[in-house]
Amino acid sequence: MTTLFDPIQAGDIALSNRIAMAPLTRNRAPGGVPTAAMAEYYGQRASAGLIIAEASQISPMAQGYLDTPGIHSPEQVAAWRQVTAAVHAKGGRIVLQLWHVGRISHSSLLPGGAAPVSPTAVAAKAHTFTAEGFVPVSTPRALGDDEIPALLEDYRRAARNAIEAGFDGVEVHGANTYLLEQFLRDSVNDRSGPYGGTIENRARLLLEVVRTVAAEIGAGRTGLRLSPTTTFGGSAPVDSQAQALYGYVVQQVASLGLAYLHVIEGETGGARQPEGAPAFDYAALRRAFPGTWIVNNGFSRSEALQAVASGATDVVAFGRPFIANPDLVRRLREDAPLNPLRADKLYGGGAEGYTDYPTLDAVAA
Ligand code: 8OZ
Repeated sequence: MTTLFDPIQAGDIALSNRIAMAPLTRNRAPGGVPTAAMAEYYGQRASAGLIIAEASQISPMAQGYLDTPGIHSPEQVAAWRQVTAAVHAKGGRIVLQLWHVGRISHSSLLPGGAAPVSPTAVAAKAHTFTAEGFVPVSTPRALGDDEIPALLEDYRRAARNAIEAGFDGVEVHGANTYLLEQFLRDSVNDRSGPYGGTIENRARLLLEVVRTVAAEIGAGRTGLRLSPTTTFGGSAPVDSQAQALYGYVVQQVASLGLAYLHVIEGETGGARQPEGAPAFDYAALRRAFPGTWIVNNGFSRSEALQAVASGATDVVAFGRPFIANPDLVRRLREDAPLNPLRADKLYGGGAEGYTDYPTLDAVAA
């Protein structure tokens, strides 16, 4: 029987176990440049079968929060090398999540105080974190169809940069109501033309991004994250035909030979089956995808063991438990107690609540 602790091949990436560290925004990259503390943090967590490093903006216009890292400048590429080296030195595997926030941004974070870009000119009902604290997001402007080639070029260059920075691959962030999901959903995308209207048109940008990245660095080094039913606090209501929309996306990427598909079930960071939310058949998506499947969202140890043993998934991604437990893999294996999360230290700040969570060995010493 397959267990959570067995190795698995995800495309070109060899994982030593089926436990992934989910991408986790920590806002500890001043000016968008990764730091030595980030190398220490990820290095501490290298026993994960796969680390999916935090969402990183593909361009200056792709940023939506203060002090998130980027992967668009030579300085950022050089700084990421210390992170990938720290993980590889301990035998780990690490991919980078490629991020464009779309309308979830604030002009104070963008070049020249520009308006965020999005499929729509309608503002999200959402807040973001800036130098001034939490503020409502800015009203976006709708991207022109003629601006899409430059956007794809930003994704292509970011993917190339990630490989140059030593990452084992990338994960295209198609989830959590950011740019690609803004295009996907009819609750946000109010366009006409080739990128609006039908499911095929709304999925076009995401599929072009995935194909562009896969062509640049290899499909076997390219993963994709989706979140079919998250609304992220109401920032983007669920699509009116969610099952058909995400079914189409999965069907379209099924033949590409991607490293993996990573699906958040339910409300990101919340319930997998929120009360009153429409039912969604995640298993149907999985049946349509022949590659490695990663599931995420609040799995307990026993749920994760069961999900892998039953074949419901190949890999389970853990978020908050990985923040608080650098040696989470060992703790899951030994059924050891977990450190509690210090939730007030999630976003921004220094070593506290970041690199100072103890391992089991440190607790025993
Ligand atoms: C928490 C805070 C800010 C951003 C995501 C990148 O949800 C994020 C994010 C999470 O995908």
